Amino acid sequence: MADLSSFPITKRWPASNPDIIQLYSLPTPNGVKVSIALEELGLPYEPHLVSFGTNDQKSPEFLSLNPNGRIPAIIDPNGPGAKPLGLFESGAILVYLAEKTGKLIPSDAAARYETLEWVFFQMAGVGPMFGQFGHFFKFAADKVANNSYPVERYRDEAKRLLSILESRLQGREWIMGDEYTIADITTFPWVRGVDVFYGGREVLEFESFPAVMAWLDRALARPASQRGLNIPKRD
Ligand SMILES: N[C@@H](CCC(=O)N[C@@H](CS)C(=O)NCC(=O)O)C(=O)O
Repeated sequence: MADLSSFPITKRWPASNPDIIQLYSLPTPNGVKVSIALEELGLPYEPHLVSFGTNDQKSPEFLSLNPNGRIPAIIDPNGPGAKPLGLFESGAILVYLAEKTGKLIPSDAAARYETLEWVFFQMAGVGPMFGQFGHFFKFAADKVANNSYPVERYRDEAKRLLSILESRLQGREWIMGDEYTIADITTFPWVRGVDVFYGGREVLEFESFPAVMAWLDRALARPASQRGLNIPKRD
């Protein structure tokens, strides 16, 4: 049986089965990327709920695994060299899982780099910009009631990013064409989330991005997506 006692996070969230991947998360746009990938890959894992209501993500135990205090994070007891590996940042986790299994990423080297390009496009663009849009449009709407600039800035940037995706998805089923990859898994939860969590569908004019909407429907229809979107279960 794997010994995870050197990871302080396991004191607060004990592993029932330390031989399988431990996931510390919440079903948010960044969190579900990892549960969806794990479901797609069929890897055994144990989900642990990190509750924002009690600021679990800023607890010393959580910070010991991710000093950035944000979900998701994992421990793989069977990491490189058969040693346990702790990881944070959803993009790094997705690349790790894809490389560990040889799935959800093309084997051809050039196509692999192209996939990473779109993963980074999401990590550096879509996630942060959609997140800022949601912050000003929904959560801090009262603070910017007399200043339309923050919402306009991030609304326009979010729409610009959606238009890039719209072009990319012309004539393609998935971001990488026929192959469903971590580029899709990192991106579609944010396109869904900007509507589900922030109510942004109308102001971002979703209907003017038909290829993105059709791709989102295809991604959401996958059984692994349906399961992963609700893991870990909220209290
Ligand atoms: N770049 C990070 C972002 C992670 C992130 O922002 N997670 C959010 C939830 S979607 C979070 O944990 N927020 C809690 C907080 O900021 O205290 C990743 O992709 O893993």
